[in-house]
Amino acid sequence: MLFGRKKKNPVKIADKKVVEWKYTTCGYCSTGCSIQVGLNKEGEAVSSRGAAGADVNRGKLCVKGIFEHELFKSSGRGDMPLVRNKIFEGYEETDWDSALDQMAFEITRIQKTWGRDSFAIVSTGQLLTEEFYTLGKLSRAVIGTNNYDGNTTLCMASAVSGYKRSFGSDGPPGCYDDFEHTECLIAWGSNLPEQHPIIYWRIQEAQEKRKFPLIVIDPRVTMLAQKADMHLAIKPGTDVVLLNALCHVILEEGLEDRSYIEAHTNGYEQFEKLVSQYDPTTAAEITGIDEDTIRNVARLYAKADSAMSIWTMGINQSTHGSDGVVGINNLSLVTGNIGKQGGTSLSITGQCNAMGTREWSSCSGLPGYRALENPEHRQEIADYWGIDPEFFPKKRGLTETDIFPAIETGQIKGLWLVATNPMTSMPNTARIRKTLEKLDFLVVQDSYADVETTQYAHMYLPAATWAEKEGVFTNTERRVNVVRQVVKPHGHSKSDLWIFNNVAKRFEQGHRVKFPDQPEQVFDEMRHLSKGRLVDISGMSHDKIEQQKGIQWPYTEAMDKGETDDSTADGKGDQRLYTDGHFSYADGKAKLIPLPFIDNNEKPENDYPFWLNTGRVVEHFHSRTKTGKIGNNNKYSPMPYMEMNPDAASDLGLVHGDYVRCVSKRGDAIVMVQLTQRVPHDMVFIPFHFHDCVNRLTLGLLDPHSRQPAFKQSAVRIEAVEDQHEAAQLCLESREF
Ligand SMILES: Nc1nc2c(c(=O)[nH]1)N[C@H]1C(S)=C(S)[C@@H](COP(=O)(O)OP(=O)(O)OC[C@H]3O[C@@H](n4cnc5c(=O)[nH]c(N)nc54)[C@H](O)[C@@H]3O)O[C@H]1N2
Ligand SMILES: Nc1nc2c(c(=O)[nH]1)N[C@H]1C(S)=C(S)[C@@H](COP(=O)(O)OP(=O)(O)OC[C@H]3O[C@@H](n4cnc5c(=O)[nH]c(N)nc54)[C@H](O)[C@@H]3O)O[C@H]1N2
Ligand code: SF4
Ligand SMILES: [Mo]
Repeated sequence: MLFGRKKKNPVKIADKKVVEWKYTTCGYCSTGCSIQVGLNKEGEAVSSRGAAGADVNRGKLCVKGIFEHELFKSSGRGDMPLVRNKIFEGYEETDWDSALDQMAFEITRIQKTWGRDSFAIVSTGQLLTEEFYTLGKLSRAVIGTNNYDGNTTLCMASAVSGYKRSFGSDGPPGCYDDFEHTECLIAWGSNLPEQHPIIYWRIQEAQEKRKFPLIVIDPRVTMLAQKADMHLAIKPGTDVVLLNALCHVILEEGLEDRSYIEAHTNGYEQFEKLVSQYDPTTAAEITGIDEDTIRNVARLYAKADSAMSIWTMGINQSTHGSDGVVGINNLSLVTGNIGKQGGTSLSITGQCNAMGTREWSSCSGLPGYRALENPEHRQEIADYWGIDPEFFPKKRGLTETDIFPAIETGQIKGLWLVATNPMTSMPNTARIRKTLEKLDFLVVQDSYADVETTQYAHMYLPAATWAEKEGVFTNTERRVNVVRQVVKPHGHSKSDLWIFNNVAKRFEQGHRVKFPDQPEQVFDEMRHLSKGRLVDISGMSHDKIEQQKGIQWPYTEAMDKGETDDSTADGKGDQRLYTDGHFSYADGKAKLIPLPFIDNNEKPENDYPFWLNTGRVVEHFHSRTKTGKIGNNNKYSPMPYMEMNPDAASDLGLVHGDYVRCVSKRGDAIVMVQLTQRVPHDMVFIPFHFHDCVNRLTLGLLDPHSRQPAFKQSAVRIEAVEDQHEAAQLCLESREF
């Protein structure tokens, strides 16, 4: 006989009448989950589920992935190209040929009048790698502008710069399997349960099998901090000081790995001299972490047989972002924790294809981690594309964060935005608005027509999105996974690849360079150019990737043929980089780099007594163009809110649910107060998902190496609002698109 639930209403899962499941890869975060999308007999996408047997997610998905099929038909999608009508100021539909003719005409006009670099291109971390590679070819070899960058400057630039400074090349050296082996894990400014839920699930699973200490460094009591053995609530922007102090204790107590340092690093003397100044007593005053805790963490990390650090935006988005990354690498190097099982320095990346753009987009150089500054690299790529290497600039041009000021000063006159929404995501949006209004010609290429940035465009191009197209993404652990086309592009929208190819045809040089139509043909070009490089993918193909549900690079032809004798015989690629302690610098050694701390953040003071911290929540993705339209995501946080400490609120006479005005030196925003002990007394936290909201307030001082903005360190005051009804209306407007 059955007991218990028999008489209760059983949970019923609606039968979606799926007749076929198609393999693809999630298009939200960089975890890289393999998804199957279910189609009904009309061919409509009606369901999503995690692909069983995939190394990354083993059948699981988070709240975004599980509803991802709903975005194909969500509201606001772009159907036809639009052009602004100069006479009646509105937009009118046009056909693709007329739009692209006009676009090519405007680009040529601007470049002829003000020079090649006066037309800028800013892309994203959300296209397919084949599209990144093609846009890179178009920008570098055909249009020929050096002011070409991606939104990765808002996101991964500090990690890229830090890896290059420490190891001589970009490329995260670790993998998720390291959680299974590590004996100590520090997470710096990373809130995995909300931002990378399936990576967090991998950690949890590893901890269930084998307990190891988890230490979280974050000014907020995040969900990850709640699960940690130790939570170090650091004062914003001071991680470099803590990192120096940890190394200070390790060297003082002789806990370093001497033989590793001697065999595999340069720069020890200078480094030791600098960290000797950061004793735990001094560091405690700056970071707000007491000296005993600093000593304990240093001992725990250095004495563990293997220890690893992971980090995300709490480190990268800072005026010391690149130094923070180098500091983490220093800590890993002095303890001999690189390239070994459970011992690594792993940047958790952000967007689904943040890695693909780093590897292949040519934004910061040339494809396959090649540099514009290197004559051999220029020659190799120029020969392959069939152009004169002198056409390439000799060094990298402006980053996204320098492109906008260059529009202000009139140096840049035209801009093409591809899959990025700066009116929501850049700091100090009032300034961005003025900048966009100044442009002679702005093209916005986005899957949604209703994004705020489109309002400033002279032309809008509707792009297909995610699994309306085919190509690959690379995830945090260098795993290349394939996005298969599941449904046709919405309306008359076209894949970004199609758009780039058809722009190329309209330029003279575009006929000299090959622009293949099919994603797999583009992938073949990348495979060829990857041979012998760190990012070698020559043994992969779309079909092989699907069979394996993702393959990590490097994966060479020899590995594919089983001609190597190492751990790669499983056909899934190398799990770790630098396992032999040989780094990408010419002498094969990594660098220990001294990191003096410069205290330059905007900090709370009399008129602006609160730190403004910003970030994300699990149910939303970025500027909500996708998740804001999906009921099962949007319902959890449909409007802008602010986390505030209950004691701080009561000092100001505020209660839970009040609408308040948050004011910085740049502007103001109306948000709803949510009381929580997650934030300290002198800090508020606002997710950046809502338009016309938190980035009206942020300052975004730039890191000198990476040019990434400090999105998480600004100062604000909170003002009560008398007319709650009017405030509610204003707040509601920020949830529109
Ligand atoms: N649900 C969801 N998931 C996402 C995204 C999304 O929009 N929604 N976006 C993806 C992208 S592009 C990215 S880049 C990642 C971002 O992933 P995360 O970096 O994990 O997310 P954030 O919330 O931006 O910031 C993480 C933490 O940094 C902390 N922090 C602030 N200042 C400091 C500091 O000075 N030091 C330290 N140590 N910590 C600090 C904040 O308190 C916050 O808890 O998420 C990816 N995943
Ligand atoms: N205050 C604050 N600001 C931040 C951050 C923060 O933590 N705090 N984080 C920063 C970070 S880490 C990031 S990554 C940025 C993200 O900033 P954005 O790049 O501006 O964010 P998204 O909303 O993802 O913009 C992507 C756009 O591409 C469109 N799109 C999606 N798929 C496709 C496609 O296949 N083709 C085309 N053509 N378009 C497509 C979407 O509709 C969307 O409009 O925000 C940054 N801004
Ligand atoms: S964890 Fe990231 S990749 Fe996985 S389903 Fe969620 S959003 Fe997609
Ligand atoms: Mo990001």
